[in-house]
Amino acid sequence: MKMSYKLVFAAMLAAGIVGCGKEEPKKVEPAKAAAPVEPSQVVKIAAAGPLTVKTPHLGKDNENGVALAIEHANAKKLKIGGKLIKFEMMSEDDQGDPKVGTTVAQKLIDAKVVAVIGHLNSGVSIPASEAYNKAGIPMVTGSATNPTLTERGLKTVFRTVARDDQQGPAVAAYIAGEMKAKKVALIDDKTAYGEGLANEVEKALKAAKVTITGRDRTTDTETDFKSILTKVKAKNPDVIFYGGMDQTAGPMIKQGRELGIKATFVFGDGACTEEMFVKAQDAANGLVCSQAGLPSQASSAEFLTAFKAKFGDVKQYAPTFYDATNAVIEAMKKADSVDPAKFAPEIFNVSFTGASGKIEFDAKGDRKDAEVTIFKLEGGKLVPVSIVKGGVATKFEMAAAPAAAVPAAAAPVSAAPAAAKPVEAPKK
Ligand code: ABU
Repeated sequence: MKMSYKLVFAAMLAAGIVGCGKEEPKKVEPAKAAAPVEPSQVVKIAAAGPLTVKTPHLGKDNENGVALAIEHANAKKLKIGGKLIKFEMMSEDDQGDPKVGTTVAQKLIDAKVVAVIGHLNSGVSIPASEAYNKAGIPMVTGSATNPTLTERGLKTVFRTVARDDQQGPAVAAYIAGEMKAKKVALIDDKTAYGEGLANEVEKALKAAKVTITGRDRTTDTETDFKSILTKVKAKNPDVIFYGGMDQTAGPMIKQGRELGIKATFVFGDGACTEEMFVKAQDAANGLVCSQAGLPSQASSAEFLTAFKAKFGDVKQYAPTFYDATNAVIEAMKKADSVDPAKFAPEIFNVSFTGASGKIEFDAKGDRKDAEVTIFKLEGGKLVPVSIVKGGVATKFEMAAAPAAAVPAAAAPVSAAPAAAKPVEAPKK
């Protein structure tokens, strides 16, 4: 096919092969300066607790508290030791089992986590913390309450909840003083927590001249409590105190009511959850229980809003796990280092207002000025009735909670400590 000269020229013009008129000088873009690369570092913080068996609802709640604290810290783009720090959570399932817990501890040590937030159970936390301490890694739990945890002189072990030698006397004072019980039956689940708390309650009740009708033992995996409860019923106690977690306390109270037991059931923090209504339905109404801190509804409004938006309702320990994570991050900021050898000693010096109130530790690693809250389960809800601090009981008044304050380590989270109105302290 033949093309005319004019057509060929028009095609070349359209393709830009030939220009028209004067050639334009080519613009030379100035070379863009490369943005300086900011030195950065990934820092692994572990969460550890039961995620599949026993109390996975609580293990997940704890893990969620850690995850939220890490998300908030990352949003702040913290620089520590001259580097931009990106925190990552490594979460492990200890199955609420001391043996699995020590295996998990070694896995976390090998993975070079710089701190462990956990474990949930005292019976797991105590042996696992020996391994972390040998490795120089700090462990901060937001739920393990057995006193032994911080009584071994280990300088890397901390907790953001009250101890059972605070919780036990507070519960016993409520049983003897407010409930005016004369006869109490005790049961425990043979774990470090359940047995230890029942021991503390027994000691304080005996000191208050309350009659102990008997002490029975079960386990943290038992499902049938009818033979123990039949024996207990024969002694006709006013109160049955059980040291154990909600996965066993739920069936226990349900079976107790089926057997016609009229006594009030009283539990410690491990069974002071709304999960009791899942496990025992209406039989849970009327029980009395304690938590080793302020009620979750008294946590900072910002924490509760952020947590609910991401994970739903708090089960129990998420605020104290959130604060435990921030205690570690705050210590890193103080030390200007993510090296556990450098920042672990600084955990003793942190002081900030967290989701669950003021976070400071004493020389043993226990939370200073820890509160214990007494609840009743009524109408399908956990209702806080009394706060015990330093052995003094005050009536819980949510409506009078003072304004929130911004915590040091957390993102936009503040604490609204529960207001408490003094009432007559239970007699010891
Ligand atoms: N504090 C009750 C649950 C955890 C524990 O201490 O075993």
